[in-house]
Amino acid sequence: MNFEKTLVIVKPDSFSNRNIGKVISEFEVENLRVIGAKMLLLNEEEASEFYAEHLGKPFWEPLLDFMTSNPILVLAISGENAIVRSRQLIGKTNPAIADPGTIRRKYASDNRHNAVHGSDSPESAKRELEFFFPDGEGIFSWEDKEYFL
Ligand code: 3AN
Repeated sequence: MNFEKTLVIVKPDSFSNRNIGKVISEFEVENLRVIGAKMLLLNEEEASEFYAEHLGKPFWEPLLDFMTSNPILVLAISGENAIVRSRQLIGKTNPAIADPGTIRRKYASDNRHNAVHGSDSPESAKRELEFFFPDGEGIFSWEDKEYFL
């Protein structure tokens, strides 16, 4: 068993489109559990720091504008192979070429307004969880106590 935690962001377009519940369900039905959740509005500085690896790319400014345009829901998700399985459920960046059945294929509009973010590696999961849940504050892990049984 390889239990992992990963960071998922339910993006602003999911709020506009009233899809947040449906997006969360996609993880839950696959036995990927929500062990932390925060709704917040990112400011420009926070969004820049979170997406620092994309600085200088053509989509940088519009990405920041979009990610600060509406609240987001940040989720700590846990389960077996949670990182790679979450990415599979989410699908490709561009919903037009995302596999049928993936979250982005179902709920995303284009490669910016693409419903959801998921950490892409163990290193980014660690960094991104720490970004939104510093020192694990707000994460209810059954590694610490037997929650969610
Ligand atoms: P993913 O979220 O699929 O891992 P990344 O990490 O390459 O994609 O890009 C981060 C975010 O930047 C994407 N989720 C999307 O919102 C935005 N983005 C990436 N590529 C493009 C693009 N070609 N045009 C517009 N936005 C993009």
